Amino acid sequence: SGKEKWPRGDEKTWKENMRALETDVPGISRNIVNHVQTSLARQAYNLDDLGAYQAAALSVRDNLILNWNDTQLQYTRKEPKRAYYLSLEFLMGRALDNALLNLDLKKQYSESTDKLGFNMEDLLEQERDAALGNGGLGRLAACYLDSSASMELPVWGYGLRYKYGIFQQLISPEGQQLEAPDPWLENQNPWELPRLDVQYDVRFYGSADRLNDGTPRAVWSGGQEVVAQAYDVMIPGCFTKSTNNLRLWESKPKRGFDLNSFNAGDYERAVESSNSASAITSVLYPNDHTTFGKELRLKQQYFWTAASLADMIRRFKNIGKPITQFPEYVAIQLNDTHPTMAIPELMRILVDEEDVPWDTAWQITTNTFFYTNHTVLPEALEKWPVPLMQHLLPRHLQIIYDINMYFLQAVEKKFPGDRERLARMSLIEEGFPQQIRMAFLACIGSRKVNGVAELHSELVKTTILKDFVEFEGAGKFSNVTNGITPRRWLDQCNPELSALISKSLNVPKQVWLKDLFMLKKLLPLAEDAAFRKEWAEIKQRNKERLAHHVRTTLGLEINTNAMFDVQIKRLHEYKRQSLNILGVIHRYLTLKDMSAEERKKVNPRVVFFAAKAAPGYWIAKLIIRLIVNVARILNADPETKDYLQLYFLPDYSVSLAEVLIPASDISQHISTAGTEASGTSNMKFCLNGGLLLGTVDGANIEIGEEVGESNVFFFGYLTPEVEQVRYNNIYHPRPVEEKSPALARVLSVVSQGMFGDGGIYEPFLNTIRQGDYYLIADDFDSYINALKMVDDAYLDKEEWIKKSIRTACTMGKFSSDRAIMEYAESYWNLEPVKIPA
Ligand code: T68
Repeated sequence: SGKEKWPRGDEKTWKENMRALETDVPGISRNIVNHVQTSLARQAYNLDDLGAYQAAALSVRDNLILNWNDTQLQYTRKEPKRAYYLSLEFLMGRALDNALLNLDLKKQYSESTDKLGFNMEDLLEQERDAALGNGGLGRLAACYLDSSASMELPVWGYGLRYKYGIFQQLISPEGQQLEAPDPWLENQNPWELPRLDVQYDVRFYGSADRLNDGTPRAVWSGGQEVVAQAYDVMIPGCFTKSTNNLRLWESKPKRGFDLNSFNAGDYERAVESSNSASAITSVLYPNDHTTFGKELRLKQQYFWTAASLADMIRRFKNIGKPITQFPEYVAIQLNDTHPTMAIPELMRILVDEEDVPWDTAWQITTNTFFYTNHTVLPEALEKWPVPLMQHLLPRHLQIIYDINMYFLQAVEKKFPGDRERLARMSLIEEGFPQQIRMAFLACIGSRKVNGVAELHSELVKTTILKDFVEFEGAGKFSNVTNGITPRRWLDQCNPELSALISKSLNVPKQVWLKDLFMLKKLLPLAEDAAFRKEWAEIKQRNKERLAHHVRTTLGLEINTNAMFDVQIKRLHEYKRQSLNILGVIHRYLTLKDMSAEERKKVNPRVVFFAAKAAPGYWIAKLIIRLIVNVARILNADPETKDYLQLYFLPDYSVSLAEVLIPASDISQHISTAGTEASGTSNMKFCLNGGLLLGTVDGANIEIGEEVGESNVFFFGYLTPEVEQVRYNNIYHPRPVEEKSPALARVLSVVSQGMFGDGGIYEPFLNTIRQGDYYLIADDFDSYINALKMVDDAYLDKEEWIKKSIRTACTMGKFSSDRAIMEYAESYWNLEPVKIPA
């Protein structure tokens, strides 16, 4: 009959006692109080905000688990093709508000906590960010999980459960960045479920012996074994039962300590070995865009890919299909090259453990993986020293050599005698030591390769992977422009704007939040004065909310009548916070030159920065120091402080972004053309009605196409020109005085000590005076001119609001729902799975 037999016990007893979702206020209150009493072992009279938050979170988690169970059961029954998003970073931020909004239970929970004597907004503030990522790459992974669940796609994320996320940033009185650990798990994490039954052993070191029995097989033995233990984080879809999984691995020593050392009587070594096992998932590496070749980092990468693949293969084997059908049931997206070791690892499993012939194994592998590239900056391309790989993963090195040998044979066949091409394309870069080029391995091991915005995908094809396009054909290379989830980046961070949109569209948010192109229907309202008034009032209240946040956290008073100008992102020379701060100084000097009367005509501006620098990136830290010290002078200058204020907000995070983004009038995305692969905060600002000031780079270009050139402010050299300018800066250098007298003046006041000891900034100033790799001097005048256009545009308030409305309402393309559907349809061949009620 197709009806499944009840597995054990009395079906009626089971069914009568199975819990349903708690969705009404009494049920929610019952569940919260139950968690206070039992899970927390506390009571009404000793409950603080933190406890109340935890109880509320646990009760929400109960609902998520029930949906999760139904979702996973349906996946098991339907056996759909699944996709796995492998990312070393998931920058999730806070979970409670997001879960309440996606479950559509926010109102009920607020009412319930009210009755229990707690304010929901205060409880939300108790949660620590889950900050398991550096920046854009990690946040993109989080947005994609939200969209996968919301689009009802069977997608799981796999990552690492770092004990310490991205460091907490402190700023010393001198303006120096200091790093403190981020012990985010200290107060227990109500959002994760330890899966003690899901564990895998992962081997390191040891030796690899080829069998030489006519097969390509080898035996890898000895070395160190570490246990990977699963923790599951539920990912709720928006207004759907679909609840996906983010599985994070924690490393643990096997059997608590190394038994071999223990037996040998070396107790200290045994303890040391167990230390080193748990060190693997201890901390997130805080470097974006540089590689260090650290053994522990490679250990993290292999540990995570090996555990994840073992888990996927176990799940695949449960459906009882031959291994050759693996790619029909599994697609794996590699988020940058960090998970590239999954390619030789899958080969090892297929060849050594499953006894699959090499060619078949390679076919399975190259039909399973998909690779996303996030940068073309040479210093960010991962390479691993051959001796390190030999030591840590000897069998994988053999496999990489074999892959390389067959690959180069094929290249030689297509381009006979082209030795230079072979050297360029080899997976092994010659040198001392030799290094493995991970981007090349990811490319040849994948079915498709994509960049993250149109321009970037073109650059991938014409620069770092040019030879591979010539060899494999352009069909393998394409583009998926990044997206952002409108749930967190509009509905959650800007509830008033979300409500205005629902009201004006006359549709519930349930509908338009999942079909963001609907915002276009609001375009005519840009001409409606009443609508513009509401729109502007919301922006103003968001500015006041930010000012309130800064007052309560930093004790600073912000002029909310000024234009809010925001640049928030990792601190990097290519992102050119330097251009911004030098522009601020230029503005300050200009104000100082003016008479008091003239100043009164100036459009007041508040400039915000927030940015973490990699701990070892000292030029970046110097730029932070300059910003902080310029802020100190500007904000204390009675002549100018009404017209120009500057703030560096420490410890940038997802939660801080949620307050900053809705408050911005203009935001800056001013990377040297051709360096920012996409950018995603540009999309977030625009979706919240902030205008964009930027270079013709990354996704700025596509944003410009959507909103129309009259609604954005572009400046600077274009990508095709940059190479020539750089060449000239080296071989035909011109002094800054000649390129931009305005900038020369700025550099000289810095150097002369207007912002404290000028000498300390010399190394930074010299990067501009000599070489100027990022074209600061070349773009400066064009930048100042763009800032002036922004000022002029802002003077016409009504026109500015129109631009703001037009900007937000043309952001449909940048929903991560669109992006994830492109991956599902054009890459993974995945279908949505409906979860029955
Ligand atoms: C960013 N990359 C891109 N990398 O810079 C940005 N790197 O343009 C793009 O929008 C975003 O990815 C999403 O595609 C990163 O954020 C890293 O964080 C990183 C971390 C470790 C190693 C290398």
